[in-house]
Amino acid sequence: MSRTALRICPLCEATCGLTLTVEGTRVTGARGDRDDVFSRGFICPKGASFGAVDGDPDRLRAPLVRTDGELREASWEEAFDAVAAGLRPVVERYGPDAVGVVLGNPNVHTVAGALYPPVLLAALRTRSLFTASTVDQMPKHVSSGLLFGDANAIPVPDLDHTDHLLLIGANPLESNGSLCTAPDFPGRLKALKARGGRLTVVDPRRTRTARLADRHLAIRPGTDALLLAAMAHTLFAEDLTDLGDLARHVQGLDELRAALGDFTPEAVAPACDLDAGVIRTLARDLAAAPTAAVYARIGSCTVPHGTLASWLVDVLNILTGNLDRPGGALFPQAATDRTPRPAGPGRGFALGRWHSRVSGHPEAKGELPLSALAEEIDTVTEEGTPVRALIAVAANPVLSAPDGDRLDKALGSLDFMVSVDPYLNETSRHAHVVLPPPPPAQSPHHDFAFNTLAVRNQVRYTRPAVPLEPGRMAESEILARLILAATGMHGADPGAVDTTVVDQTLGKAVRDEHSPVHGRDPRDLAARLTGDTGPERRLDLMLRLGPYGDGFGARPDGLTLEKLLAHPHGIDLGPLRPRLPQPLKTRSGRIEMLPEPIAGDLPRLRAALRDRPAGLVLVGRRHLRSNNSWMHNVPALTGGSNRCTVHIHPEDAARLGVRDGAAVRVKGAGGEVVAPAEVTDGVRPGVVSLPHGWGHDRPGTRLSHAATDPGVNVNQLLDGSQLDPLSGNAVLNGIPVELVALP
Ligand SMILES: Nc1nc2c(c(=O)[nH]1)N[C@H]1C(S)=C(S)[C@@H](COP(=O)(O)OP(=O)(O)OC[C@H]3O[C@@H](n4cnc5c(=O)[nH]c(N)nc54)[C@H](O)[C@@H]3O)O[C@H]1N2
Ligand SMILES: Nc1nc2c(c(=O)[nH]1)N[C@H]1C(S)=C(S)[C@@H](COP(=O)(O)OP(=O)(O)OC[C@H]3O[C@@H](n4cnc5c(=O)[nH]c(N)nc54)[C@H](O)[C@@H]3O)O[C@H]1N2
Ligand code: SF4
Ligand SMILES: [Mo]
Repeated sequence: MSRTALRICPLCEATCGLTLTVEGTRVTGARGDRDDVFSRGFICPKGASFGAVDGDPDRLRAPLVRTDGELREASWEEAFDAVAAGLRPVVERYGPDAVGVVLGNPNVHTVAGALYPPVLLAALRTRSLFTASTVDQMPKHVSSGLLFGDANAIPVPDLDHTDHLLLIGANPLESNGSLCTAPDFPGRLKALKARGGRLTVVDPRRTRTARLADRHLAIRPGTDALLLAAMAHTLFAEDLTDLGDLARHVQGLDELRAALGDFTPEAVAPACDLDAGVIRTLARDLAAAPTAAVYARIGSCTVPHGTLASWLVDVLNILTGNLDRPGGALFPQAATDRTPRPAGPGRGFALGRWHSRVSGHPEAKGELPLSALAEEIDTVTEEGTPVRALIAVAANPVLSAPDGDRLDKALGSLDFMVSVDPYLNETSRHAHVVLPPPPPAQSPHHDFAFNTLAVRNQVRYTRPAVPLEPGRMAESEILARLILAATGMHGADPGAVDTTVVDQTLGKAVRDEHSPVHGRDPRDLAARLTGDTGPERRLDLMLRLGPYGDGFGARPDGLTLEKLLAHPHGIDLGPLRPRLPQPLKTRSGRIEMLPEPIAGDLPRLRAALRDRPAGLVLVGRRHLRSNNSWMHNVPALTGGSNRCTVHIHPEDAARLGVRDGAAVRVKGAGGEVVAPAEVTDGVRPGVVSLPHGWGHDRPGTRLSHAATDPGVNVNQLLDGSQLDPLSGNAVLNGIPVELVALP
């Protein structure tokens, strides 16, 4: 007997609603949920393989504990005993900074990953925090922090209404979008064109997205900040700036104009390998469009000037009056955001409140660069202690961060490591304890992170599609118990973690004059929360205190968990709307156009006008049926075009004697790899491309399918020293490499 169940897809940022077919406890099919208020039936090949991802026989079913050097299955009790016994002595002897925390990408795709890591960090008080953000979007957080005073205030292009989209270093036809949650991104781009809109793509590769565009500019990698600076320069020089209503929220415009004085189209053209006239046209078109949005992603962030490029994206949106207006780029308002407080000066955004021990990298958003994790473990300094124990949650930095071989060794030297991960893989194989979360069908879902980045305000929640199998533990309970074990409360009731958060949140809310529950009795409010589990009660709390919430009766029509559960396909909360000045939290209460750290970094960009390295540079690429490092174990998602090959342009191939399909050796600062070449004019001359997340050939893992076609780890070409200095983000694109054809 089969039945169907709804489940929001956690496999990328598009958050599509799926209708799963379930037989017994197995998911045997997945299709798009046509009634989903946001995704309206869209599904991609990854979502369609939900059952295969969920049912992968290599997923761990029970915790693993290392005894006599070997990882063996153990009970949950033994596993948490081992965690407490492993972590506490390190904290007590060396202090909390000796415990590193590594949070990987899937945390933004789970309820548990949103709700518990912040509690862990607050309780553990370690400054040794490393996340996937510093191999991804940290530059955007830093630029938002500096411009708007809030690192999480990220404007999102109004895809469904814009007349003109300038899309930079993103390939949503394969990635399905990032920092712009939009189920059916491809369809939305086609709709943009169908309504007469214009799409320009800037990418060194002629991607599927580029092929859909009206205009494709194959820029030289790493130079987008120069291109954007020249566009801003052109807007000033040709008097094309038109801030409209934004003008009253902005400060520092004259200083900005002066600071960009050197970046003429002629000056940047040779570095970008673009025509100066084309750059001027881009600026003019942006200014002339009735509405327009500049949107940039991985290719603009994971480069030496990532923060400057991210900043300039918003500068262009502001100078053309497109920030915070329909059809431009707007700030979403998610249902679990805090109730907006009145506009006014805020606390601002600080960078570098502390520094990493070995290289002195400044923290950004409370994080140290993931690139520095290996040295923080393996390097002794006069002051401070190395990281001796590690808590890794949903993270595989051995493949996703620079210089995996060094990190691999460093992890092997730790006193203790615990991984919360469904797989025994390149990273978790070093753990002393592996705590496996249940597969996604057995977990609830709500997109805490991606709803704050969605092109339409909406809210959806799906309960587990399948009950927890015997012997499984919900990821929320795993993380709650991990928090207790790490903070000296091993054995306490894990429900106490949620109760404490609820009590603290309500305690603050009733004292806050802007809260809908100001002055009420927190115990009474807590008693009114509904939900079957701790995470559900916390979701209810956030919804009710949020911008659309019922305020515990203050707004009777408002959102509650009960109301959301009564709408299994979600609740639409309307298109993105202008919100300024409310989101601004800068000290001035305005948008600070030329923040001091940005001004301080401009000389480095000016220097980049002159350095034009000879030789090949390498960029990454994503394949539709992939997801970073952990989906190569699903047969349905491998093979075909999803292969770890080196894309090389025919001209470069001819010059270097590279034949299609033959092996080439690629050498970078951190090491070398050998992979088959794929000769294609889909990549521009001078640029080669390798995807990331491969290299599944290390011993001691349990990835039986991935091991049959392991691929190579592109990040071994990096030595971890190349960072965007303001954000600590790794440079993963535009890295110099040498390439040799093998006989
Ligand atoms: N060269 C290069 N390197 C890159 C990139 C690039 O473009 N080029 N991209 C970077 C980017 S954008 C990112 S986000 C990072 C990603 O790098 P990571 O953060 O390491 O993320 P993933 O490889 O997606 O998965 C990490 C781990 O999560 C586990 N996992 C899967 N589902 C769950 C779950 O439900 N719960 C738990 N607890 N664990 C789960 C997987 O088994 C895997 O071990 O890689 C970065 N690395
Ligand atoms: N199928 C699939 N989907 C995914 C993922 C996946 O691994 N597979 N990963 C998810 C994650 S974690 C993220 S963060 C998102 C990322 O989402 P996107 O940012 O859309 O990711 P990519 O497909 O890597 O696109 C980046 C593009 O930048 C180009 N590029 C490289 N260097 C430069 C440069 O210097 N300048 C310019 N202008 N372009 C450059 C590359 O050629 C590439 O086409 O995707 C998510 N979705
Ligand atoms: S686009 Fe993303 S969220 Fe939608 S079905 Fe595919 S993987 Fe899942
Ligand atoms: Mo990412």
